Formats: sequence, structure tokens, C-alpha cells
Amino acid sequence: MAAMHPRTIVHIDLDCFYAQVEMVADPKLKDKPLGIQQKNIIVTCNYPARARGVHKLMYINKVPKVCPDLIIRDGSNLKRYREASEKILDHLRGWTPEVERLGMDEFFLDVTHMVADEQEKMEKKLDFVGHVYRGETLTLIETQTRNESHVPSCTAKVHHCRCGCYQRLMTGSHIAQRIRTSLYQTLGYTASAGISVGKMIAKLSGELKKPNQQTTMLPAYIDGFLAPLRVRKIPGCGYSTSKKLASLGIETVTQLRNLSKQKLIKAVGAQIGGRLHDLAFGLDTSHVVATVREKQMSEEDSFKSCTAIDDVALRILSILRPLLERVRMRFQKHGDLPSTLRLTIRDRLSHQKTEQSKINTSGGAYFTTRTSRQTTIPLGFFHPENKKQEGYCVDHLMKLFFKMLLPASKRLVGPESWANNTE
Ligand code: TTP
Ligand code: MG
Repeated sequence: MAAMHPRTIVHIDLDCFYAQVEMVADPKLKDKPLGIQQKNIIVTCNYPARARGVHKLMYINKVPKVCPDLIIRDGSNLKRYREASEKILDHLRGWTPEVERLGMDEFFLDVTHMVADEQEKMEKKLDFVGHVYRGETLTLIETQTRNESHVPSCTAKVHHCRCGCYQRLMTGSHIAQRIRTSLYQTLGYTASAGISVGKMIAKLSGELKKPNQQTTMLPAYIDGFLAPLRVRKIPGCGYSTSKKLASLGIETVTQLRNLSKQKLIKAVGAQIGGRLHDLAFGLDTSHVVATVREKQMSEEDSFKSCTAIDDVALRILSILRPLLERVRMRFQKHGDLPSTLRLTIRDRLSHQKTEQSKINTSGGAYFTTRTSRQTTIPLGFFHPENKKQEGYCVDHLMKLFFKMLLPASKRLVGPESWANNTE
């Protein structure tokens, strides 16, 4: 008979990521409260700072009252965080090729094959390593496995998965521990991990104990664990979906379970609705999709307070420079260069006012909800030896900018040359 829970998934989330990058670079910071600032917000802070009451996304003006001696580092240049994320990805790939990166500091690893290999050669592991959700009941499970007659009948249902997942997850917990230890010993980073039979539940389990800890979730407990959670906790249930659900009086997973799949689909659409319905019941068959080298490189800016054309050009230049630096590093590492330059602009009326410039190495279609224009770049143009690339890119991005924004850009003050020069 096929196993009901055949997979073992590990989710790894780096602790206070940006702050850790700073602490790894400068170990003196390690035990001091440290916050990372972007604009007027502390985007993250280390755990000594959290113990003092600082939290992620705290406004900077609240800091003096809460933690006057907070050390603040500027986090507006993402370069070192991206580099650290690349190194971590490379390291994790040394364990298994099946690594999917989510954002910069989260990684899913499908360790099913590693578990199978390990189980073949090992004598049985005696226990889990790290935390186990509702671990206090595990003695009963073991008692039951060894000699069922000693187990009170009321526990039998809860612990009765005989597909072998219990043993696999136990092995998975040892693998997760080894991966975390090697990450620390090799690169100096601590991470928290969740271990379970699917991606969503592994991610949610890892959040239970932080920092530098891990939690295993056995299938028998998934249902009860999910039931009281707020729907917003379910990956894929974002701000607008949870708002739609709230308007139907649905705020928890239990309430979501009581809504029929048809009604849910009607409220939030077929794609999200179908998936949410399954996830509410812990059904998650989504695979770990190994992260391939990024096809596009992008930087973005809100372009706030740009009133003159020169402001726009300067702002484009300031976001272009880190982008070109990334292109150079990638060339050094992998030897490939971009072929397309793309500018994307999000509608200023939408609630996320962001404009992006993109260098696209694939040339493929990318965003559907934003306006974008692109231009093909001569082969080899982005070679680091070419000193003219910066000025050339600004010129082209300005032309693309005017192509898209001609009516609005007439309100900007400044030279007409770019506007008039839009092939
Ligand atoms: P998180 O994993 O949410 O946070 P974290 O790693 O700092 O802390 P934790 O120990 O709780 O996992 O985000 C990863 C990084 O992303 C974080 O270090 C800073 C950045 N970030 C933003 O840029 N904007 C945001 O709104 C948040 C929440 C994080
Ligand atoms: Mg993190």
C-alpha cells in the first residue's frame, strides 16, 4: 500500500536575516541590540533587540523610547543580503539539489530521498532531535508502537498512522539538525527549521520555535494545529484575500473549513479558492521546485518626489548602479550577460506605488498587471570592460519611460530631449 505521507520536507528560515548578515560581518554586534533601517522603518532586528521590545517593521521614531541604545545599521543597499542568500542557497544545494528559495532567507528542501537512503543504512534512531509539536504525548506513541495493549484506547486514533511517516520524520529531524549545524559551522548563520510532510505545514511548524531551533510536525497533529490559526497565516492568503474572507465573517481556519468549496471559489476566485480550501484541511501536494539561477535582475524605487525630468534620470542612475554591479558579479561567477533592458512601471493609482527597472536575461514576458517596455541590448554590451554602459542604459531607460508615461511626464519640468527622442 502506498504511504499516506511519503514526503519529508524541511523549511529553513534564517534568523533575523539582514541583522545576521551584519553580525556575521561584524561579530562585535552579536550580543548588542541591533536594528536594520530602511527609510523610516526598522525592517528587522536581532534577538537581543527583540528582547528589549523592538520588533520588525517598527517605526524609527518609536525606537528611542523602547530601546535607546539600539545600534542601527542602514539596510537600504541589499547587495550584501543578496550575496549572503546566494551563498546559503549554494550551501544547501550541497545537501540536496531539491532546494527552493522563497524570498531571500527562506528555503524548502525536499529531503525524502535523503531520508530513504539514511533509513536503509541506519540502525533505528531512538528519538527526534529538536522540538516536536505536542511532543509531551510522544511517549504514548512509542508505547503504542511497541505494545498497543498498554495504550489507553482514546489515544489510538490520534497516533495511528502506520505509513511510516513517524520514523521518516524522526530521520528528517536529524537531517534538518545536521543541515543547520553545517550552515552555522561553514557560513556562521543560524536558522530555524520546520519538518513535516508538506511545504505549508513545514513552514508553519518552523515558526513555532525561534531562533535557532527546529520543530517537527507529525501528520496526526496537523488538523488540530491548523484549526485555530487565522486564515492570514496560510501561505497564499494575502491582504486582499483575507479581507474578502473577513467580509464573509471568516477569520480562522475552522471557519474556512465550514465554507463550501464553491462559495469560497466564488468569493476569492478559482485558483486561490481551490488551494485555500485544500490547505485549510492540511492537503498540500505542492512540490519543492528547485530554484534555478535568476532569469531577471531587478531593482525598484518608489520615485517619490520626482518633479523634474532630471530627478527621474538621477533616480534611474541610482538604481541602475547596484544593478550593473550585480550583472558584473554574475558575469564573474557564471559568465553570462543580459540581453534585454526593461523598465516596468506600476500604476501610480494602485496601492503599491512602485516603479521598476529590470535587466532581463531571458527576454520572456514577466509582469501582466504593470506596464512595461523593453529594448534589446547589443550582444556583450554588459561586459564589465564596457565603460559606456551606464550612460547608454540611462538614455534607453528614459526613452522607455517617456514611451509609457508621455501624458503624465509632460507635468515634469526639464529638458525635452528624451521625450522628443522616443523612436
Ligand atoms: P523575515 O524572515 O520575515 O524576518 P527575519 O529573518 O529578519 O526574522 P525572523 O528571525 O523572524 O525570521 O524577513 C527576512 C528579511 O527580509 C528580514 O531580515 C528583513 C527583510 N524584510 C523586509 O525587507 N521587509 C519586511 O517587511 C520584512 C518583514 C522583512
Ligand atoms: Mg527569517
